[in-house]
Amino acid sequence: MVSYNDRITQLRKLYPEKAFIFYDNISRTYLSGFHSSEERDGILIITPKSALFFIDSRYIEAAKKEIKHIKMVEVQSYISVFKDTTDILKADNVQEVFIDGNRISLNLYRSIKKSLKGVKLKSKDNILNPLRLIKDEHEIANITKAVGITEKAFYKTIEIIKPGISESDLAAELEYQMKKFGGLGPGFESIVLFGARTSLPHGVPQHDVFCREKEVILMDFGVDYNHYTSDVTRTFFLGEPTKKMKEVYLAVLRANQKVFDKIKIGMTFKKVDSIARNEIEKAGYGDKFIHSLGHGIGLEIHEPPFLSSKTKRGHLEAGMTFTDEPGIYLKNEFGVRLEDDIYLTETGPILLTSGIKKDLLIL
Ligand SMILES: [Mn+2]
Repeated sequence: MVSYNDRITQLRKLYPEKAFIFYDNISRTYLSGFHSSEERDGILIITPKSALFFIDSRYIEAAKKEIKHIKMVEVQSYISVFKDTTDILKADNVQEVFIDGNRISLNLYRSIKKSLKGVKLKSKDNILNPLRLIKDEHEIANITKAVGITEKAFYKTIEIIKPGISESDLAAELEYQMKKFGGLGPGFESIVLFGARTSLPHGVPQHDVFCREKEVILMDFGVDYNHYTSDVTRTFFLGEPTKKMKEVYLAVLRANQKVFDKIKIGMTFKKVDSIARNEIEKAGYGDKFIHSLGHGIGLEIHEPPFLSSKTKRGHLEAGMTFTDEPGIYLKNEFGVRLEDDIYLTETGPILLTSGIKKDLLIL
């Protein structure tokens, strides 16, 4: 069982004597377990002494089931909450309250500021990131479950690949299988690409692009399970690949594996990226690896840590979950990316996506 109380305690420890307004789904879900269908449905206020969850009548029944640890208040309109909470904040001796500047619009920020008479509203970026960076057991269980569904959906989906199927059809099948196997749906827009289009790292599946014999196929997809997402990419072939395709595939595979073999607690994010980059440079494709090595996964598909040559600070710690996704993209020819999800523990990395094989796959 997850302890949301512990998370609130951690938050108070991290920012002693501070008060917060959380007005976005990710933060509310992390601290309460309750996920509403709209970003602006629900306000969570946490002060050094109290915690209050404001929710409207459409959600009250579901919210009561989920939220046991925070006092719940039913509201008619959300913006009126800020007028009424001034007294609550003052009673807890709160003179200033923080809101996540990365998760609020400028207009909304201004109107909240206006409503909070006598209490100062301040913007602070990524308030929960230091907590969310290190996953607890509950989060690992959700991510592991998401990966398991991803694996089943992948193998079921590739059974239907044959010449003539479109990228969109294959993407639709993949997302159908994600739901059939127990996921909420895709964790992000699925990338399914054929042929020369595989050189587009974030290409969008098309209705009028059809699979042909002797073609490269790239699928980058993830499953949303209990609001946590997996993120996997596999590149494979319909019919025998060319010599060059094999060579590029094996270079990407070496880079991907070397990262898993070398990573350890304390290694800088920059260094992790360089392990893969050096390997791809050695193969002669250094300038074709056009994105960073990986990113954290959790409640969001792209969250810290960012494993990139541009990340100045930070190093691997036990409890982090992140992707390892080197790629080589040859414009007008083809692209190859392999992406795994890794969970770093005190005793070393665990390859969460080990069930989705990376041996050269020829259908
Ligand atoms: Mn990714």
